[in-house]
Amino acid sequence: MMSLFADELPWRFDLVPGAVVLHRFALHEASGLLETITAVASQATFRHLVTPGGLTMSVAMTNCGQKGWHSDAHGYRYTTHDPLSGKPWPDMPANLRLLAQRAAQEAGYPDFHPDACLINRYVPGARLSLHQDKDEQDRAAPIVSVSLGLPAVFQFGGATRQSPVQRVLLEHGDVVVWGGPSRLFYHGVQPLKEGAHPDTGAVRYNLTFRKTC
Ligand code: MD3
Ligand code: FE
Repeated sequence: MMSLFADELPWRFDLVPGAVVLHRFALHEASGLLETITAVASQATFRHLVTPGGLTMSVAMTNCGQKGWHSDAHGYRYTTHDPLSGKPWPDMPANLRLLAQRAAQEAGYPDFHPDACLINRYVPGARLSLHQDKDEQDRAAPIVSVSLGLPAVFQFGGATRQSPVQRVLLEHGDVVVWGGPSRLFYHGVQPLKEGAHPDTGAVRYNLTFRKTC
């Protein structure tokens, strides 16, 4: 017997103009997404990239799609091939692409065609300091983000590093669509707290779908 009360209803919320939280939008397909992440990572392993400044990131990353994000001493950029293996990045699986397109449509972007999906993996203590995503040429396209596993406190500011910062908890199955005025806003993720999620253990994943060119 299905309970009427076991699960929250999905709800949506505009964080700032252009940024739409679709709470639990991906919840019912989360296990399939996690299997897909495992399959992608078997072809392009998670790695800790080094920033141009020489710091090793605490978040581990991989990619799928025609392009993948990479960072090393030479800078940040999108590549067609995984610099670690020399092979093209794994194809973006249909379940990932379709989820990103449905979420973008829901937020008012009916023609979202991402060519890159960056997959971030956090363990307790891992964080992403305040930054802008500006390595993509197409600034009219939104970025769609999907959170899985342990919850994280997401920080978002404004157009400058000095803008006041707000915080929101991103939980398993939450999707956020960042477009319009919010597309270039500063944002980051606070250090992941210890915990155990039934589906991922002590891990948080975040998928970000991007149109890079
Ligand atoms: C706001 N990832 O990979 S997703 C990133 O949870 C990144 O792993 C975070 O920031 C994470 O670059 C946050 C939410 C997000 C993604 C892109 C944005 C928020 C954004 C671009 C513009 C403004
Ligand atoms: Fe970002």
